[in-house]
Amino acid sequence: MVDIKKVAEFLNEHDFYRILCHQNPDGDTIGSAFALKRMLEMLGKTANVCCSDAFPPQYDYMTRVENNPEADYNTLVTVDIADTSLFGKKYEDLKNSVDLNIDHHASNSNYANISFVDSSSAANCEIIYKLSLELGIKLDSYLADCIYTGLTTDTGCFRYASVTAYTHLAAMGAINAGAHHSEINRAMFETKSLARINTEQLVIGSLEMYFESRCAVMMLTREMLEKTGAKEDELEGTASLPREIEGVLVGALFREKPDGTIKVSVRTNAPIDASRLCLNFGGGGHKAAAGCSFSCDINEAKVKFLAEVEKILDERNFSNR
Ligand SMILES: [Mn+2]
Repeated sequence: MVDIKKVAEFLNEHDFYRILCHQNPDGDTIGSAFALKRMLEMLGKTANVCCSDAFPPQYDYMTRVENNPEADYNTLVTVDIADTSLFGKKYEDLKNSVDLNIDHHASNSNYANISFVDSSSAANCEIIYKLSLELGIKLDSYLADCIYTGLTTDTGCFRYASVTAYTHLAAMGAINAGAHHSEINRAMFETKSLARINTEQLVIGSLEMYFESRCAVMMLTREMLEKTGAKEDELEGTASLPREIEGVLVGALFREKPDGTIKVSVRTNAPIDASRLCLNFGGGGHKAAAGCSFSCDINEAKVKFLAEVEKILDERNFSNR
């Protein structure tokens, strides 16, 4: 892996950039891409951002700038993308031509010519902040908003274990430069569409508790979504609802996908390892958040899943039983 100085050098030496975001774009990939675009423009370069999927409207304050995703380019940079499978359908053919990848996922598959991967960064925007220092770019309030958005969205408003002192230092840099932190946090964490609230009501209504209330299960069916009209990008975070219940060690959201497969999003509290649990079903993830899929009926999936949960809870032999 190269160091950040080399990345800055590379950016100075090249021009005519295309910056790619991952599919189903989130605040971190969008913040990273549009901040990098603005920084390159400040260096006198041409840069445009593209993404397989549309940018959700809550990120308008970053994406509503002059941008031509179809523009010719010489240099392809990807941001916050761990693997080429996340390029999305529209840009999957770019997978062998990435010049530079800037990412923070430990699972990064090293697909680019030059990779800068720093998995100690809680958000990719932390790296973008570092780059701004390296490039000697003074943040304006637009750059500050982009960087702050990535920092806060990837860390659940600075709550996750991945947050370091440096995450807060980068946030300080962004706030000093005029980031609209309270407006951004309100928009990202305290604003839900009516369709989302209606969906949550149905999801919470499906709650079932198992194993002396140490496991909570909720359902999100296609029928619920038809009823409420909620879209994919409005459902961010619903997976954590079951674990929010006090005393729950395993929270699972069973989600019926459009193709009929069942996706289970698992959130756990210590000492239960979510990724170990999901590995039983060919899935994976992190210690506290993981997922797996089933290609059977939602109730059948639930039975199979709960059998493993029971085993894991039993083997732990908790003293509070
Ligand atoms: Mn990220």
